[in-house]
Amino acid sequence: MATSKLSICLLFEMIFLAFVFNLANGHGLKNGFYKKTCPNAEAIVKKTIHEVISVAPSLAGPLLRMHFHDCFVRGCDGSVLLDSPTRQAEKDAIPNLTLRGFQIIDKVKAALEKECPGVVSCADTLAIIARDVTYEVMGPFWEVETGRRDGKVSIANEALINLPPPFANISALKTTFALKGLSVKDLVVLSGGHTIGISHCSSFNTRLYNFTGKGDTDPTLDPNYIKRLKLKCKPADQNSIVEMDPGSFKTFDQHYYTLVAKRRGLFQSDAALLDDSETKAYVKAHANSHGSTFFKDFGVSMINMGRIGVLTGKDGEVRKVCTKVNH
Ligand code: HEM
Ligand SMILES: *[C@@H]1O[C@H](CO)[C@@H](O)[C@H](O)[C@H]1NC(C)=O
Ligand SMILES: *[C@@H]1O[C@H](CO)[C@@H](O)[C@H](O)[C@H]1NC(C)=O
Ligand SMILES: CC(=O)N[C@H]1CO[C@H](CO)[C@@H](O)[C@@H]1O
Repeated sequence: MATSKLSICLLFEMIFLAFVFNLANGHGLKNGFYKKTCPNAEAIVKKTIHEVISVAPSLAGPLLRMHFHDCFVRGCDGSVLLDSPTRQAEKDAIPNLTLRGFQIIDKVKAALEKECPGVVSCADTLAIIARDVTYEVMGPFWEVETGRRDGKVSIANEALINLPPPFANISALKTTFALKGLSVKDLVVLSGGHTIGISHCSSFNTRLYNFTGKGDTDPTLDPNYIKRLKLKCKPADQNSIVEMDPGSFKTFDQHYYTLVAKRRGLFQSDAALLDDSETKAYVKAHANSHGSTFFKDFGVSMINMGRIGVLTGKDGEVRKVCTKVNH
């Protein structure tokens, strides 16, 4: 009783704090921040990303995901990119073991440094890349707000605490997003990012083999789909990968919602979107492509996500190399 009262108090306090932070979220960002200081910045990112994705379309997924991971841990401050000599940075934490594409960020940043040294932050570079990879794989285009500065701190444990795990239920997901100042709509819209990319079997294997520790399967996952997934993922399989939106994993489309509505969302966090009336209504409404507002919504929610806990003005720094703080 006492504990549940305490946790309710804590929840309200967290929501209050999220609200206060939300007022600060995005403060100091604007469209075209580099218009005068580096007019070609966005064109340079676009060109480099076009070259990369036309050769390696499978990098679109990890590069979109990277901005999400950056924003949810210490705000969108590029801290996900920092290396730690002792392997204690965010990128060393378990969820980040599956992040790829760091070398592409370095490539884009090097091109930016060549044109305008020390001007464009790594955090902004990530935000623009996330938009450009989405657009490259037939997704929507949105204006990216810029003016973020880079943080100097990256702590592995913070990634574990702040990133929702694939087994998160709907209340945990809603709380995690609320703590970042994001709405329930942002949650269901941004989850649509799972229309592209791949997952390791380890991220959902318990749903296939040992859901409650009794050798059972997840009853919320389509049994026919379980059969198909088991062909790809053996028990305790750490290395194999599957497409998250089979058949169109290289195309940004609304098909993610078709899958979730058919109980074929890969993670429990995808399936959980059917456990809340608002997220469920969105999934159902977008399960067929007719009159879908998903593309427009995705741009809006990505802008909201890009505002989380940003450093602007004189805070932080503009790193020269994204993996290292300046001296
Ligand atoms: C709602 C909570 C979320 C959870 C629990 C979650 C979890 C995951 C997990 C476990 C993977 C697979 C990692 C692996 O095994 O390789 C993944 C992949 C991915 N996620 Fe999420 N995610 C969430 C939200 C998001 C958001 C907001 C975005 C971006 C808008 C996003 C974009 C992606 C993409 C593009 C991939 C594929 C990465 C690749 O191809 O390597 N996710 N996510
Ligand atoms: C959802 O997950 C949270 C955190 O793991 C847990 O405390 C809570 O009991 C779960 N809620 C439901 C309804 O299962
Ligand atoms: C299933 O989970 C239970 C409880 O965590 C564990 O004791 C058992 O070894 C697991 N079985 C398999 C096949 O992994
Ligand atoms: C600790 C660890 O293995 N970190 C990895 C995180 O992901 C990058 C990119 O794949 C790897 O290079 C790191 O080794």
